[in-house]
Amino acid sequence: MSTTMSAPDHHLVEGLDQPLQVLAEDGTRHADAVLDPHLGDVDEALLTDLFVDMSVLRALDDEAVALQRKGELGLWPPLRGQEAAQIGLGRTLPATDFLFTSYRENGLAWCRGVTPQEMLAVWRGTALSGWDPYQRHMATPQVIIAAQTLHAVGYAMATRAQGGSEIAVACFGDGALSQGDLHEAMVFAASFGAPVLFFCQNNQYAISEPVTVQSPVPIALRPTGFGIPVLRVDGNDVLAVRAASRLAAQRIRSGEGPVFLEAVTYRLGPHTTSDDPTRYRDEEELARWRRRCPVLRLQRHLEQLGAPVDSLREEVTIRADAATAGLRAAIDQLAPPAPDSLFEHVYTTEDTALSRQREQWRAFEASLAPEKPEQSPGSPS
Ligand SMILES: Cc1ncc(C[n+]2csc(CCOP(=O)(O)OP(=O)(O)O)c2C)c(N)n1
Repeated sequence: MSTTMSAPDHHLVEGLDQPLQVLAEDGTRHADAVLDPHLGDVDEALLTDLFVDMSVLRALDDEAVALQRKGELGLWPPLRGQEAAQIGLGRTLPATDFLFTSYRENGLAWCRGVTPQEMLAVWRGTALSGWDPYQRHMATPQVIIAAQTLHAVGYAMATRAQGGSEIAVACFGDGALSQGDLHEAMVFAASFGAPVLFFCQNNQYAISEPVTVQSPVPIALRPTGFGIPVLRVDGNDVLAVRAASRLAAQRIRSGEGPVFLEAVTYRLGPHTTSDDPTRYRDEEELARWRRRCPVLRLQRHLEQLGAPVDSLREEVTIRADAATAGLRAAIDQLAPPAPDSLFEHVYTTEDTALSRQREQWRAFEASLAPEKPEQSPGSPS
């Protein structure tokens, strides 16, 4: 028996051999024919803003880890190392584009103005869902791997049907490439030309499973099987992510269908605060990626431009202190929810079965209340 297998279409991928990059590890800016046309607005003021944003985000993330270690949060998924990917996308797309993310995209939430209380509530266990998605143009975090990619495509198709110009962005990690949901989402998006950006932060691991084991071919080749073009960029280069996000969004908005953007990055910390990454990766690998730190890279670039980096770092300290103080203050304000609030926000209009369950719960709760001692005759009333 002979079998034939068509080769993946390499021509649909930009950056397959080397991720597209404009900022080298030492901070030097170099030319890139694909990305440069989308970086026309980059000046020192913008670079400064991106640096402050990425630095404050790192401080916020570290603070959330510290709060978890103190027992104030049940769990936290750190994003350290992925600041350029998240700020690069979050500060580039208009706030009207709708984001559908997993749990690690707190940097995108920060860009969308999500408050500390809203960001922490789920991780403290005081809410089932942190914020109003329509107010933030961002769905609340999805823990089921890749499920949000279907929501994004559905939203994008509906937006297009209603004549809107917004795009939907599905954010996920490399592990989502191993899930059926993403593949179904890509089939629909490609078949119907849905205005959706598939944004993959390839941080090299799905918990302990390295991406090299997850896929025998580079993951950037897999969307090409659905006919979806791919941009593969250095995810630790905030300018590369910015340019690629713009390029992709422009193409999608003009009606050319979905784009897959792979940001090649690395999770410097554990998968969550419950994970011990020393069990599955070595110091040498970690050291290599530490040298590619996205925040340090932009700082080096600013130094090369002669920007006042010392005063910028002072500004970062002030802004980071205010932001982390905000997280600590938010924790104190997160009161445990009333038990029967479990029944709220399940449906837009509550149905009778749910109302009945709520009444049964209330009756059960009342049955647990301590009985009042009976009064003996003659005792004062
Ligand atoms: C459908 C499903 N299967 C398994 C899990 C357990 N799980 C939680 S996180 C994770 C790894 C996800 O890795 P990746 O998609 O690369 O995202 P990252 O955590 O690296 O950002 C897995 C398998 C899950 N949440 N959902």
